[in-house]
Amino acid sequence: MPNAQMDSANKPLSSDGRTYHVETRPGEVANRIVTVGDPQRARIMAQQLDSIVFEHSSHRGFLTITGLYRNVPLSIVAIGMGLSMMDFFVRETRMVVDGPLSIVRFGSCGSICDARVGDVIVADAAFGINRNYDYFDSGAGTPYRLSSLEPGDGPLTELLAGGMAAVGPVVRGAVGNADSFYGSQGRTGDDFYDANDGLVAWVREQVPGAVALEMESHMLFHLARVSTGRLNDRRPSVRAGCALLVFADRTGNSFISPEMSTRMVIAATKAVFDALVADSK
Ligand code: R1P
Ligand code: URA
Repeated sequence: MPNAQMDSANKPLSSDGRTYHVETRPGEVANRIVTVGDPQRARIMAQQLDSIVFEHSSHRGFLTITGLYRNVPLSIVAIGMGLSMMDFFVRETRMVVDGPLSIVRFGSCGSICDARVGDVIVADAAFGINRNYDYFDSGAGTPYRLSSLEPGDGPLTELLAGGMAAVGPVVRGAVGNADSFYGSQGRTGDDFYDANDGLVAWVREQVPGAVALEMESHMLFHLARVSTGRLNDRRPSVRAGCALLVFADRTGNSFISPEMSTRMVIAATKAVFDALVADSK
């Protein structure tokens, strides 16, 4: 792919029709997609597909696995971490899949509520937490900025919450999508000046329903809302939901073990797949 011929600067495609970063083309990605950060999580989940018909690892670190689950085509796409990776994934996938897209993010998060390590968070909405660079330059404004709430798709969120109840305690609320694992999630240290003492408490005060912090959900919900090409019932063409496992307990100060995280992913996979398959188009 790096040497491929690009057919335009606006939507670069290889000579065989693959998108520049995710490297998929029509026919390789299903309308129902689970997106995760970690490629290892994608491979563990893929073991619960009934069959696998396509698998591709791109030169930019995106892994796409497409198969059948209960006779329904379903893709799992591992995207790595952060807002830009979610943006690449959603936009480039939209370029190669016709018709409605249902996307569920199944990720990990830090809990800023009563949810403990191993519990499940289902995002009713997401909001951005972004570093305000001007504050660090001239002291203007506050060090971090919060965006307003962006809701997930209602029916998909209910399906996810219903299925996840069999996996463990489920907490619902708003998820803060930070632009860093460190500064804008309130992790402190001496190496950098981040002006983030008390950030978690400030976020909870500003956003009363805030329950967790992670790094992609708001971008996903935002792109779903602004997706064009409305369906007949006036829903947007991309609909999105998000379920997260609590890996870090930011109030109790503990972090999940690798064994427990694998166990939780295996236990939650069917609930995620079932929600996507039950979701009406
Ligand atoms: C940070 O460790 C990563 O974990 C979370 C964050 O959003 C960030 O991507 O999600 P994933 O486990 O899906 O990667
Ligand atoms: N992912 C995050 O972004 N933050 C956490 O604390 C845990 C997982």
